Amino acid sequence: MIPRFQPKSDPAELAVAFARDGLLIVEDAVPAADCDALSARSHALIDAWDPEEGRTVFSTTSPKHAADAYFRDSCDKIRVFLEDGAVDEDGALAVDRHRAVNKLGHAMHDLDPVFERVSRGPVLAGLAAAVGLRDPKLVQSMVIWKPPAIGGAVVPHQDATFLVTDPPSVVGFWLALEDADESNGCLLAIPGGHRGPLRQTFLDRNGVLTMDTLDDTPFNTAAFQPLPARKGTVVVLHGLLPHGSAANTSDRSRMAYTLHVVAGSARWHPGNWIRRRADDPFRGF
Ligand SMILES: O=C(O)CCC(=O)C(=O)O
Repeated sequence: MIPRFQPKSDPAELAVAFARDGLLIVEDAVPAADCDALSARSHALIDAWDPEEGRTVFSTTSPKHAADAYFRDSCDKIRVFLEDGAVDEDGALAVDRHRAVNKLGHAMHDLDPVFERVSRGPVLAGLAAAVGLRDPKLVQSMVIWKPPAIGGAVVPHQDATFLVTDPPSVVGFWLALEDADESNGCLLAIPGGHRGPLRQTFLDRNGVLTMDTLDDTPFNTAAFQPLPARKGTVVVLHGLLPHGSAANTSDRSRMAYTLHVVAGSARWHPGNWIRRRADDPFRGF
């Protein structure tokens, strides 16, 4: 049984559970009103989006997006990525734009005041301290949209694959903006799986973002457990923890906000896909 915590839980207990499980489920971490404000901002960003800017499909099963400048240049912007099933053969939207989105990324935490307020608020900062992040730097944010019926799966992965530091230090903060359960594609993770090796890195090799295998130990697929989460729950994910989510086959959306934070004391790999300008460095909480 995976324990459930509250934001006021004893930080020492949180640290013990995080070291053991590689994850923390913290219920009632963010007020419903803040979740609604983030959802409303997300929909407003979609209303304001001009599809002519770019119609890149984002898929974790077939990562063709990695070759697109629209993706590569999104680390310090707010951009819209679409679901595979949402565009027709000519790249035009086949469904309503609010049901077409795979995700928004990747710098809402720096660029949008509503996202910045929640991202840099005391709850996430306190959880980062409890799990031992030293000199935390906020490097990436996403709204994972999971629209009803076409929201795609997120294949099992370790976040340290995509945000490479030496030593590995990334911690993910996943916030349920809506209730998530097995029917609409809640998170899946292997408790304790963070004690296994880092399997892959996704780094720039001569200008091409490339997945390199470091260790071919497969994830123990039978060990994945669903992590149902009520709106306002934060799931803290160790960077080596295998996790993902199933497709949303329900008629309810499953919107979540994720924020990835690394230790400023660890070396940031220069080949990471995220490259911030020298005059716009990563900032902390
Ligand atoms: O929201 C999801 O379904 C998966 C999110 C995830 O894997 C991540 O943020 O690293």
